Amino acid sequence: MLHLRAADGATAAVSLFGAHVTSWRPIPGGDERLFLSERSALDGTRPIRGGVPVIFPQFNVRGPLPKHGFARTSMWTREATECHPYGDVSASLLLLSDAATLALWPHAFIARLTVRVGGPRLVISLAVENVGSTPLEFTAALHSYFRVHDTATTELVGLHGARFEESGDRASLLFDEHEVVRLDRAIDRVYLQAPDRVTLREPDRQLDIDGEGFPDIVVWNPGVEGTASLPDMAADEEREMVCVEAAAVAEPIVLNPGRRWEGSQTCTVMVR
Ligand code: TA6
Repeated sequence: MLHLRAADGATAAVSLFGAHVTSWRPIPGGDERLFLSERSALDGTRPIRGGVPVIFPQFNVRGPLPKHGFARTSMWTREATECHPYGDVSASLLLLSDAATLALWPHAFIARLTVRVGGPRLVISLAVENVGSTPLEFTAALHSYFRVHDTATTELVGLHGARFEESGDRASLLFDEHEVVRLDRAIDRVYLQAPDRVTLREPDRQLDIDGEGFPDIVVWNPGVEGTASLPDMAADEEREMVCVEAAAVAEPIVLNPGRRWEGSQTCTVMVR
């Protein structure tokens, strides 16, 4: 685990297993802003349930690889930590293709995850470079699980009029006609070419979520039945979480040899 602490006391924790951000507290002693299931394995035997899983090089089961690819179940290495002007701190982690990844996915790549914390902000960036001699393509996401007080009083704003497909039904293309997305029930949608910013609004606080480089946004809550079917989630935990994911899902990213792609998600707390 890497523990980051900015000059103002904001903290984040990052596991080398999956380059997985498991905790973010922008205010010392204040609210934890990421959800982590009390039943999550944290010993490397299974993906971590909560925090920010790094999904690469395949989103969900949209291809032949294990669900959500192998980045979230790989050990990454620590590359560097840095202190920035005004007190932010960041850490970068690397995943390089090796025999295990090449056996699953025949491409030479370097993936770098950078996490920066400080002030009201958490910035997570994923960069992928094709260091092989043939083009590669992938889908990816920062599958962020945000902690909320209660999904019944939480709304997601900013997707009015956006096109989405239901995750299990790629043939369905719908327009979101609602001013806000309700989160107190099962939802699993891929919003295509989504707006850069959405806002998670609770009665007493809000979180702005900005994506860059990732064209899509996935919104997921397993609902009551879905939660009961997940061995690593406890009953009622679906009320405390919502996934708002910066994603490149509908159109794979194509990288020619020597090319690099980068996408990020920036989360900023606001008091209402
Ligand atoms: O991003 C949403 C999603 O693809 C859902 O369809 C759901 O399966 C979720 O990810 C979690 O997947 P996991 O493999 O972590 O249980």
